[in-house]
Amino acid sequence: MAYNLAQKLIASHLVAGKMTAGEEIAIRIDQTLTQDATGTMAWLEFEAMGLPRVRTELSVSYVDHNMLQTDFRNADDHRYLQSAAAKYGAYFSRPGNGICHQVHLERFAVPGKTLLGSDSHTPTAGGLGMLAIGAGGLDVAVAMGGGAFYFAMPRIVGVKLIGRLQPWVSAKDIIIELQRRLTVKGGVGKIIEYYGPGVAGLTVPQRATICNMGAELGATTSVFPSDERTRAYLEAQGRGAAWLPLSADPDATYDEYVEIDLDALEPMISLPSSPDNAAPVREVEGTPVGQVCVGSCTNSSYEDLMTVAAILRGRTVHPSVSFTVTPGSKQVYNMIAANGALADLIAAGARILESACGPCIGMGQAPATGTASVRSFNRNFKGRSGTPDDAVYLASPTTCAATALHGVITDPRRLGDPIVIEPPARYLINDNMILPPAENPEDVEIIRGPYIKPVPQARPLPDTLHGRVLLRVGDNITTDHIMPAGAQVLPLRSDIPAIAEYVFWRVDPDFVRRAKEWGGGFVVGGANYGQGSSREHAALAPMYLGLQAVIAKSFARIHHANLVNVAILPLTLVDEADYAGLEQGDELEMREVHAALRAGRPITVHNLTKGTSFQVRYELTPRQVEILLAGGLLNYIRAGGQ
Ligand code: MIC
Ligand code: SF4
Repeated sequence: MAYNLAQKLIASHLVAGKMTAGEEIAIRIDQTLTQDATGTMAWLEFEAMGLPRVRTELSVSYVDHNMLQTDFRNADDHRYLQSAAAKYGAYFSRPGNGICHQVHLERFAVPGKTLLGSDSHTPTAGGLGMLAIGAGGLDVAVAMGGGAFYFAMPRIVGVKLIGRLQPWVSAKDIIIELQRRLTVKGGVGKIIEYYGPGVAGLTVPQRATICNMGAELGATTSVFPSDERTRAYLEAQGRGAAWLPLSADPDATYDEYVEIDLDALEPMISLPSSPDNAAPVREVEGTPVGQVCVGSCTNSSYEDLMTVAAILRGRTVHPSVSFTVTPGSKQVYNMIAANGALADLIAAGARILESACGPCIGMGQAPATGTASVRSFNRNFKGRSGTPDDAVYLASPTTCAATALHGVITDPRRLGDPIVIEPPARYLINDNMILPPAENPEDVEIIRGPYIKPVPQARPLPDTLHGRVLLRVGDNITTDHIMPAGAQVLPLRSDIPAIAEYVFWRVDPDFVRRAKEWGGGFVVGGANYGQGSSREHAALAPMYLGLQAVIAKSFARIHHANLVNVAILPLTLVDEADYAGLEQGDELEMREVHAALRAGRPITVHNLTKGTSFQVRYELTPRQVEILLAGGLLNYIRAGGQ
């Protein structure tokens, strides 16, 4: 049978299930990555499983999110993670070494292998022909312990690229165009696979940009073939031996087809405040801008920064613009420092930030009131920048550079002769900021700061759920809405009682008080509830506040799994019209839930306030039902579940 590439990657790692779209499958995980904002919890969960060492081929623990160190908590997390990596057998990428996805692509990603990461942009490594999936920390902890990763077999979307990118048009424009066509929920339950004659024209960092932002389609992952470009990249990284050719069989088919003609593509931009609110740059040209930021795991490669430096060389950033540049990794930083491009950026007035997530996750650089910010990042959800009423646009590094020079949104095609940056024949290789695991793990002591607490325990799902609707929200609610990040909240990631005070903070500052007063209850959501980040804190903290179930029109994949993992029941409305009849404060009851779940029957919800009732269903595999009944994944594993 002819396989496409995604099917080949899954088939070669399949340990349970059949590759029929929608059916539960399990795959073996070769590599894992964790970062500090989700990693402390993931490593605490790994510890709670009681294993002496990780059982993967490779696990890497990165520090890149919590870098402000506004108090001791961030620094405590870093030390805990460093000691845990040494003891339990993971590599540790020290703070300063770069953003996890950029560093993983450069130094660790291997075509044909699987990677599970506790960060939603883990699919970046798909640019190298890897099956790289983002998941909640607990799923990653299980994989670190050698457990398989369970998920629904996705539908495979074949995106055929034809033609060549025209001058000043970038990889970012391809993925923003796809946002425009498919929307932020268009990729849910799907893998996006790129093929066709246009693929060969794209470098690995360009492919990585595209796979990275596939997360904003809600896709399970995205993947490119491994070809001569891949070989050249790996050789330039001194890792030529890791290369192997990979592509779809010639007569392979896809569940869905999309075609993008690169010849016809023009510079694109996502308008506030959703990545799929996309348009050609020319349509919003002239919009005044107060801030421009180049960086993030989407667009901070050597090639990206060299392009920006070449545009800015000998010029000055517009007086109305605060312009930040973040090199994605120490490798990138070192290389632009050594060849003078960094000096060009500094001379032009760029504010150089350390290699980390920084402004992308609201860790500094909140834009001024009433000003537009144009960023080479992947998410522009309202408030994520740290300014509640922000207006964040997403665009390519070239559009960012053109905009920084002119102070208004500018189509980069106005910049004149195109700049072509050739991929280097050899990247600067110096892994001195990556620490290997300890040789004598028994001698390593785990260092825990005062706020690094054991993982909170989930309770088994009760047979009768009874409580009030704490909040009703609309479509596309992100995990940034549910559990915000940013400089004030991110430092609390190891302390669930403390971070729980911020649940739905920007949506309804009264939510937490109500949840406490009403003793927990339910949340009602629209379509694509929980899109965005993989942060399991968006499930753990509501669980801590007593949330029993979320009733929504549909869910994003990772958040759905995270809810199950902490024994919160994710339910969907059988008839979406019932959404309108649900209001904050309504008292709801569901009876004999266990029997219904075991039989796969819809559950009846009685609205005691309104005297009505309606039906809800769920997309839960038999294994997930057992996880819910056991009181979450950790309890399920401890009780011997697989
Ligand atoms: C993000 O981009 O939202 C994050 C911060 O990288 C998250 C992870 C987290 O919340 O720690 C993600 O994308 O998964
Ligand atoms: Fe970091 Fe932003 Fe990438 Fe998330 S999206 S990993 S916060 S750079």
